[in-house]
Amino acid sequence: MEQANETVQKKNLFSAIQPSGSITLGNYVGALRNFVLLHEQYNCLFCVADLHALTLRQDPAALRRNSASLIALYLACGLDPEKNIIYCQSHVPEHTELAWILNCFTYMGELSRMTQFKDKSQKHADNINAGLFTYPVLMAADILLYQTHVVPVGADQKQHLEICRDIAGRFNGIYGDVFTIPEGYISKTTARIMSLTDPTRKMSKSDAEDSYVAILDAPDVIRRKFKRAVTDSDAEIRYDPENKPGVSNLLSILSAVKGTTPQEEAQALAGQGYGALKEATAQAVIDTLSPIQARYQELIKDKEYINRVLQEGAEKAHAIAFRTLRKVYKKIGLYQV
Ligand code: ATP
Ligand code: LTN
Repeated sequence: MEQANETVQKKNLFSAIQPSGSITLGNYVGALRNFVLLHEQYNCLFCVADLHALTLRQDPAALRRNSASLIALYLACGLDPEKNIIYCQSHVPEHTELAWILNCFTYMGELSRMTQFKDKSQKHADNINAGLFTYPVLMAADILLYQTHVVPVGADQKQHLEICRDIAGRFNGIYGDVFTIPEGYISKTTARIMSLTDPTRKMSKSDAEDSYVAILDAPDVIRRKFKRAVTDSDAEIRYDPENKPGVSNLLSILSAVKGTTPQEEAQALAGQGYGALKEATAQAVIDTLSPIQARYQELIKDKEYINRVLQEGAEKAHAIAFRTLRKVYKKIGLYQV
């Protein structure tokens, strides 16, 4: 029986992160850490969503640097390019090609309901571009090109996954089973790490620097940021996200990196002050990130290796994406020679 199981075809997993800034602890515990936990069980594609990053203004040099840095970080976290497909979205043209088709199967009404669009429009009122509006369609194309079964993401992406499922279902309803309908993989306690300066908002790499811990922050910077993290005034260490968002956020981070639960950490620290909670969290984060940072520093120096990973990744991704796109073109009646 066990042997039979081993021969069962692995399912497909796809996820991506935008190279829109320094990768944060939120990205790590909400997404990247799950990539590492899941990558052995699935056929995985891990993508650098550089086209999505363009929905906010990016400095060209910084975008290039952040893209190479994110690849090095994927590798430093333990994703093996021999076993997984690691690549840049802009290197595989099928993403934008399928996105156009899917645009024609997506309603303005459903896109206007997206909270990320509303949030980002508010934050960047001077640049409410069409790409920001159709962002979820490109994301659906990313996922659907690879007949993806599982998509590990943070809770903020749940709505985008729903619209992806709706678009795929709509398309399949008209043309037959073209796309696999994907499922989200969202951890319960770490799906939404909050900002250190405003624990009612999500930690985000495009916000002010003191609001997030970056995976590549030095230990003294990490300590300082946690020391300054907003808590509350009643001095009780208890996991209660509704009423104690700051303290609960620290407990979520602490337990995520230690592999425990926030409740267990609250119990272990009961009776102590917030200073102890902050120090314990900072130390546990430093212990987790240090080996990743050391591997990262080695990898980022080796541009040739990074470029090779990207080239091979793009070739492998293209071979799969091309098949799906051809099928889509055929089904919808685009004349093919
Ligand atoms: P930006 O601020 O540029 O929009 P971001 O920090 O939200 O970026 P993304 O690239 O949009 O990061 O997200 C990459 C992955 O990290 C996604 O799966 C997303 O759900 C997850 N993620 C982002 N922020 C958090 C967070 N605060 N807590 C948990 N997961 C998160
Ligand atoms: N929109 C995602 C990044 C992203 C993504 C994807 C995640 C782009 N394409 C496909 C999962 C699957 C975000 O985290 N903001």
